[in-house]
Amino acid sequence: MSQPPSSSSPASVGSLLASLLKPQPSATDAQASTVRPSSASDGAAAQASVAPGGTGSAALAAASDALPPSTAPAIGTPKLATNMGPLRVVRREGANDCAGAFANDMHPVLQRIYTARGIRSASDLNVSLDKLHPVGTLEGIPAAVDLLLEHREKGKILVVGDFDADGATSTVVMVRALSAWGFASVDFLVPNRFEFGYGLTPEIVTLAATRKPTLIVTVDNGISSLAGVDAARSHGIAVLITDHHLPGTATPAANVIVNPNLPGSQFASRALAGVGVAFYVMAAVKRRLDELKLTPAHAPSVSQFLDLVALGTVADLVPLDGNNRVLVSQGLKRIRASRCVPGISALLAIASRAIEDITATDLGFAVAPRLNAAGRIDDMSIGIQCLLADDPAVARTLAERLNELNVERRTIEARMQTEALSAVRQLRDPGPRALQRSGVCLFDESWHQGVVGLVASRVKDRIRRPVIAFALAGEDQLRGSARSVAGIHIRDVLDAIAARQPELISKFGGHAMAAGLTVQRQLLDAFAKAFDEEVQRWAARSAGADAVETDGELTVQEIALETARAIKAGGPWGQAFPEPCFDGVFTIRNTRVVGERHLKMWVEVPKTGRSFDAIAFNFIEEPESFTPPEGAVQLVYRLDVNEYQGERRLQLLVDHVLPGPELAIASRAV
Ligand SMILES: [Mn+2]
Repeated sequence: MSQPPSSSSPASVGSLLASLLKPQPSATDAQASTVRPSSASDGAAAQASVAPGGTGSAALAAASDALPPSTAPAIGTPKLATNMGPLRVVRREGANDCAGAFANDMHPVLQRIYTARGIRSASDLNVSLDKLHPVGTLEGIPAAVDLLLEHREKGKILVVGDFDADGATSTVVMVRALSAWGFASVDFLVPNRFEFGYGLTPEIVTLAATRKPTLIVTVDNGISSLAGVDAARSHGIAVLITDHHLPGTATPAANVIVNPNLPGSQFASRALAGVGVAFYVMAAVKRRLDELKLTPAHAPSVSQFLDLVALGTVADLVPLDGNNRVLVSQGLKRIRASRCVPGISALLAIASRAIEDITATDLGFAVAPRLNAAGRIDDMSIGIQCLLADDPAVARTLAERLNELNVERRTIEARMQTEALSAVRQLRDPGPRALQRSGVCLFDESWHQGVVGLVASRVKDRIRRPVIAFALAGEDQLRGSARSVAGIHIRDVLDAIAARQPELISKFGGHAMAAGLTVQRQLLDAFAKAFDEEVQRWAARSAGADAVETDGELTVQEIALETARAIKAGGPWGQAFPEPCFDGVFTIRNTRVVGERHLKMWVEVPKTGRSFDAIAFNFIEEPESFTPPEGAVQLVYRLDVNEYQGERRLQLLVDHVLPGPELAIASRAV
């Protein structure tokens, strides 16, 4: 049930931006210009957004899918006249006393990198399972176990998930574990985002009630579902909420809530993903079953589910703190040994990843997008069924379907991105007041709800300011997806707007870097103005968005395959534990465009005569007008092991190409 959006009218984005960027004499004027279809004065926007040919975009998408997207290059792209300064390199700095903290045989570059990430000793790097914060220290767990056991023999348990990868893996962990451990009846339900939206809504409870559950368990959602929990209780259904999202001012009247982000929680990590919370609850259930001698013979241990925990944790972009690094490392170890659900193997195979070699990045960029495509385009049940399948042939068929949905998602996304970026280009000449816009809202009637998050994310990368992209959600409502930059907590921004002007936002929720919200269509302009003002308040207190953090320079000897290998083995890298990247001055010796948008380079370290193979993926946004960079540049790059014709070679993955060597480099102490 895919919903390709109707033919596009990019000019309406342009007109909204134009309206946002004009000094707004009155709300009525602004409103009129927002909802108006394209007009003659918006012609520039319409022309500017013509996509560069439909051919080859699927192939390009397939190629780019295999790689983490690089953020906007500073050279070779259309200039945006905005109030942002040039991109600055900021070097992470470690403490000076790291000597002797690590084993002598650890690669010195890796020692520097760990130190810069706050690792102070070898024991901080210990990722064995006994390093996990104890299960019993997460509040609510004993009561959750009591409640689950009450429904073990005669009850019917219904797991209600969420439509993203974290929600899907959480659901699968619960369903697989409880079923394997002798719970009589365990089923799941995942809201279709187009029909029900997010969370345990009263509508989803009505649907759930038709299955006559005795207990509803929410995973990766529920903490803001006050009305839904009341509805379930009034049906006589008990409710266990397991969630990791930040609660609002009131919490639902559930029987039990497990959430490390409840106020007053003493649990030592607030970074657990939804699947991490589900895992903790299941670990406690298993322990209790063992104590009561109720565990069936040959039942799996809880660690069997770590493959799913690793996937959900990486996909949800929660910080990889020590506790999450244990969960992800252990899960990766199992997957590399092929001890994972057939669905994960099938998704890795379809993405051409060698299972014995996979990293957290592969989970994030090869597996998670295919799963998420189900929730974005169709129905997450397909993703859940894929991960629930025990028959490899069934898993493969479902993985193929997920792959098709992902191709479709990329096609829609590519078109929306072209429109959104063309709208952003209109920022070029908006008059002096417009340059003051700090938070940007984008809306186009043709946009598909499932992909506005991706649009917001890409545009945010381009303009380095918080962006909300809106799609229609019914007659007169808009659903928006917000993406933020370092230093601006987007949920708190929305919270502040809701406190000041409660009528502006119907619903919202989210994290520091991403949020979702619903607004009335006729209030969009008022909201956009309030959003801009609130972001301005925050921006005045932060200066992070124009900085790109690196781990400093490498010597020419350190730019080596051996270093790349040490870094690869030193992970998992991810959110809040960033994959190492470096900066340095290079002379570009040769360039070649591959796959239309990627730039291959041969770069030399000045005065050494040493040259390296380098590639910048998705570097070229407008092939027609592209001029390759030349001469001396500053590169921000990562080291990659590139396997080509059976041979492993070093390759620099270039994230940014910045002008010449004279840039000032700031330092930041940890
Ligand atoms: Mn989550």
